[in-house]
Amino acid sequence: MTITITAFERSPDGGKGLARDMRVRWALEEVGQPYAVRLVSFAALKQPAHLALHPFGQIPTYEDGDLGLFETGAIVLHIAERHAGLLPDDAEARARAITWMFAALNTVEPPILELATARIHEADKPWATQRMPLVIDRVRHRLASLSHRLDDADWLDGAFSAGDLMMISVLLRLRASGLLDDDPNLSAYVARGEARPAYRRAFEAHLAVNAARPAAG
Ligand code: GTB
Repeated sequence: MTITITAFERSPDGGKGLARDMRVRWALEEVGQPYAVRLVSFAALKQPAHLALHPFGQIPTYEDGDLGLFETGAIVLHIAERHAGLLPDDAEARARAITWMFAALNTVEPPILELATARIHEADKPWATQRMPLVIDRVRHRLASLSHRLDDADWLDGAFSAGDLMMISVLLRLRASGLLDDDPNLSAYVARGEARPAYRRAFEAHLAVNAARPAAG
């Protein structure tokens, strides 16, 4: 049975790799699983056929035979548990790698999303200039703690794992803000992730979709 995931028919970032199908593509490339991609328009996301698979009408989703999943973290964890290459065999090391996945999604990503919201949706509000430094501080605070823990290691806990995949994917959302450049340690960590052949393959496939369908206008 072929694994099928969903991705935007036309990603708003024009294929920079920020939409979350990239995280699933990267995981599948790391474990060497072939997959098909079903491209979905924004309108189709909210239609019954897609809502049956994803109750919130979003991408990515994952289908393998009778199994249908949504939520990137759950999908990547499923892939990592099902196939070798993204989680250590040792039970405690495995638990720590999973902890880093949760830390990426629940502790590091929320302030980054808050920054994106502030920049994209709140810039015209009268209180935006007062709020922005607070939002940036919260991101910096998380980055400093993460950088301190990573120290001079290549990866967060021994060998590259699904925890690194998720953390690097989350940090990539910061690139446009310039905040990542302020921390050479984390910038190098992200660059190591992007240099992985599996990441490159995933990125090229993601970009190819959007290069073939340039954003309208
Ligand atoms: N918690 C869910 C998960 O992790 O899977 C969140 C999924 C989600 O946010 N999906 C977004 C979506 O489908 C795409 S990834 N949005 C459409 C909708 O809600 O109607 C978020 C995203 C979108 C676009 C960019 N970009 O263009 O830069 C980056 C990230």
